[in-house]
Amino acid sequence: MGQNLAEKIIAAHLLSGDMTPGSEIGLKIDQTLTQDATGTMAYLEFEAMGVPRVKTERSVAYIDHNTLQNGFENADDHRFIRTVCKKHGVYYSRPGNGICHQVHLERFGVPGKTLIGSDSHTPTGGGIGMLAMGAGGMDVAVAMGGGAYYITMPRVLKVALTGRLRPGVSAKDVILEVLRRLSVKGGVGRVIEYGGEGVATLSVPERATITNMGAELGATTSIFPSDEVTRRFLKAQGREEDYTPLSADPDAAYEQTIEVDLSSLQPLAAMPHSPDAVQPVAALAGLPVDQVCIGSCTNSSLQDMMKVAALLKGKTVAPTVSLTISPGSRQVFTMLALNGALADMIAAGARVLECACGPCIGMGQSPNSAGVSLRTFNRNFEGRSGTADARVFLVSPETAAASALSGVLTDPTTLPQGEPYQLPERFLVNDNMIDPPAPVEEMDAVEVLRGPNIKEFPVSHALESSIEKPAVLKVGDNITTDHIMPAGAKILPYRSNIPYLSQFCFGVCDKSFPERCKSTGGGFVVGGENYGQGSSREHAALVPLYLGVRAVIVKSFARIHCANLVNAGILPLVFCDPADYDRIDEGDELLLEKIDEALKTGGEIVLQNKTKGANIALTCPVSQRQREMLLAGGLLNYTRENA
Ligand code: MIC
Ligand code: SF4
Repeated sequence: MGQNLAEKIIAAHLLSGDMTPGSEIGLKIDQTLTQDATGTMAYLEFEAMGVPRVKTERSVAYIDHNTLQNGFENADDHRFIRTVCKKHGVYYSRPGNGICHQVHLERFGVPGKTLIGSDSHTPTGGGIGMLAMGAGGMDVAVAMGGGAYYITMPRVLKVALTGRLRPGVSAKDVILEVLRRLSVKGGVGRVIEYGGEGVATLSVPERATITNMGAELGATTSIFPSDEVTRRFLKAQGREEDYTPLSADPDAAYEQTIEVDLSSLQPLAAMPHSPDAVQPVAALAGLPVDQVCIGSCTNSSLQDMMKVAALLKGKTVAPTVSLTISPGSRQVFTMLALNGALADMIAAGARVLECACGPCIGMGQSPNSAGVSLRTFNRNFEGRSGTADARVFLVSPETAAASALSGVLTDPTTLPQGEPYQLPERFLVNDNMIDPPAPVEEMDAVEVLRGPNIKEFPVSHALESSIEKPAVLKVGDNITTDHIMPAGAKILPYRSNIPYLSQFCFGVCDKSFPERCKSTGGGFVVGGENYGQGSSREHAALVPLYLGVRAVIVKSFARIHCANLVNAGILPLVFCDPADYDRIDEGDELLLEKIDEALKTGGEIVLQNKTKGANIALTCPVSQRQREMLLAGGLLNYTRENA
């Protein structure tokens, strides 16, 4: 039997384990990336490991999230990242150079390589045929130090693409359709592999839009073959030598295959507050719009921007709409400036922002009260925009631009269509904003500069034998990391200051949570399905750790967050019978006895609800290696013990 694409790359990087779906495998990691909001912590952790120079083929640090600098904090963190990278062998993409995933695709992505990044949208690299995964900062630090990255061997689902997109329908509509069918938990434990004759009709940036937002399926990653289209893209980036053809064997097996006929797709929108609440734009047409934001790592390529500029050219943004545009990289930005498209955007009334994450992570541009905001981004979680009652819809660049002009949600296929856009033969290549690391002989002389915003990260301790604590919080299904540890302009600058961040933990669900934790000395968090979906931010584990959370008991976990809990030394536990969720209320006194023994022997875990007089069976859904990590009190302690 032949291999699918994911299996081929995994087999070529397998360091431990066997490739049976569901079992743990260790992978050799060729490349890493970090961004600034998770990077500060990742480099502090890397320093704590004591490895002098990164051992990967390529490690890159990007500054793209925290670029608002309305205080010294961000600038200090940028300086820390710049100097720590210089010293330890990491390339540094300076602020203003663009969004990590867009720049990495343009300048560093290599088909067939493995990439992990401390950002959940790292699977963008799947658009160029990489096995690219989001991970917690500590896992990225370990990979930089030459250690393996561990995942559960995924099942592989094939999306067979047929046909060709109609004018006005775009790659965003493809991933919205997949989300509509599979839901935000449909990808858990899976790699989503694209194939079929429709693949050849999609450019690399279009493929990258699809793999980027595959993160919203909860998938381990998503991947496209590397073919002639990939070769042309790499050639246009002046990197043809990085090309290798890669595809699944003709007789490869898949867990499941679903078909998406590109020709029959129509423009789609994800409604508030979930990326899988998908409806046809036609069905929502006419909804008045207050704001339109175009950009983010999902839709900020030159191709996206050129389509937007063509729609805006010679027209004016509706008086009731505020339109922002953030190009994805300096390459895109410069090319738009040179070819005149930027002038068309500005003339139409667009508010052009720097090439960074910006409004996507709530760094400015919060909508008006109860405002309707159309965004070409990948997440519309509650509160993420910075306006608690805003209604955020996720749409394609074409739908966004058409609606910005009309002032109401508009199906772009109803407008006259121009010529299809062709990617240029040559992109404008200028890597002068990528600062290389110091040569080996000079690295010792580099001084790492730290500002006062950088505080110690919380230490975890070896697991206690029994834990008796209250349920300090009970939440429902699909809790995101934006619920657990919100971001946005007011909070994001403190990503290297866990004590400060702790005041905002679970603020979207219950503002009194941090105070309650202080009065009880922490306790248990109880949740529903798909707990911890969304971001890779390890702060969603480190902050609860700081507040004394010992265990999180849920119906099911999202992949990266579960790994982050283990790394932090917090017990992830799952109800054997999901109905037992109803047998715990907030405030109940809970007891786990001899939990260390149960972890060692793999025996059953019984939680006693002392308030209700009930016994509840739980499992700990982790590998043997992770059990040892939990016993040691997290990844850093475990690494120290095993060093
Ligand atoms: C996001 O889109 O939520 C982020 C901000 O990029 C996060 C990383 C972070 O929280 O810093 C992600 O997706 O991992
Ligand atoms: Fe940045 Fe938004 Fe992409 Fe996250 S999803 S990396 S915040 S642009």
